Amino acid sequence: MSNGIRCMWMRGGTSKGGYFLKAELPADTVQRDAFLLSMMGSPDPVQIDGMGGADPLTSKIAVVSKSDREDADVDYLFLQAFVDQAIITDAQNCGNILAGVGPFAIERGLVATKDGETQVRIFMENTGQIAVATVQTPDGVVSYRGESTIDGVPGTHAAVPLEFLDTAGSSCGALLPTGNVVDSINGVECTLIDNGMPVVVMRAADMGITGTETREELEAKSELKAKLEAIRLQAGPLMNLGDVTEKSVPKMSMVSAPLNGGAINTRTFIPHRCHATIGVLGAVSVATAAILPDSPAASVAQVPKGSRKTLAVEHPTGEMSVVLELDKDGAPKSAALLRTARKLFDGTVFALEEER
Ligand code: NQM
Repeated sequence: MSNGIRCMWMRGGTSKGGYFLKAELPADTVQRDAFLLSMMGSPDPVQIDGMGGADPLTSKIAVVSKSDREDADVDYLFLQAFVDQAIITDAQNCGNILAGVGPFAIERGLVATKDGETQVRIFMENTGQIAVATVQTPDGVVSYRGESTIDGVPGTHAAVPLEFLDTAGSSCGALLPTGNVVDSINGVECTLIDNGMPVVVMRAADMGITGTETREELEAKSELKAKLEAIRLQAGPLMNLGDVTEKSVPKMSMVSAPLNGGAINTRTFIPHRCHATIGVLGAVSVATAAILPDSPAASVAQVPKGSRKTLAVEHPTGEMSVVLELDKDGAPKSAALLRTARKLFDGTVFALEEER
């Protein structure tokens, strides 16, 4: 293995991380993870000796390869590098980092472009499902410039619409892995749901918060964090995720009535830091919980009518609109939303181990 590895640093949605070609990383996962931890600067709360931004949202990795599948152009494996622990986990997917996968795959020559827009079909290895990303490619070249905005990112950028097909039960085997819309854990009513991301959805009021607190205010509440973790550790096995002590799922979303004309308001722990916004697939799962009659989320949500619903999921810095398509029985069929992405840097990244 060479001293360094080619890597593109990108913002995908409201997250940021390193994008690699699978063939350029060590094939051995122990060696791969040692490299990735070192280049990120983990474990260290400030990641001073690496590329990570001292936040789970900026300590992310995409591993991309050309797909052998008939129904996909590329395969995408998401890896979360923990900030302050020596953990690289593939136990979750990431819809924000996904937004950069289409542009990255085109830039690395894995996908041929069309003039105008290019659709990239992406097999998400973490959950075994397909997403379709539409990338702006005027004259066949990726463009990051555009007029689209997403809350949590300053300025305007080229739109990268994402469509998810069949996300129900992505990691837990079923949309409602316990078979219930409501389970009670430590006396708190929860919906244990997985429509692309395993999430425990609870009323903010039942957790002793209003749901209007800032990220910083919530992160300072050590009693709240202990209560959330106690519920999470019990929810993991109930959601078929096993022992989740060292996993970044399930996410913990506390919901309340919308404040700004949206469908529902959220504060989400991912799972130990409070999200600055909300994850893409996390938002899809919360929006889905909101359409389930008698769920804690439904009790506070404003849900539009019809089999194609746009639900604005409010979060600490704005909202994320999820378009849910339901089948004739009212079950979720597909989900779509808008992201943007930006290439920040393309070069070679080094790990300390490599230099010895
Ligand atoms: O839920 C953070 C993010 C995410 C995940 C997290 C995500 C998703 O904002 O699809 O995007 O929940 O760990 O990048």
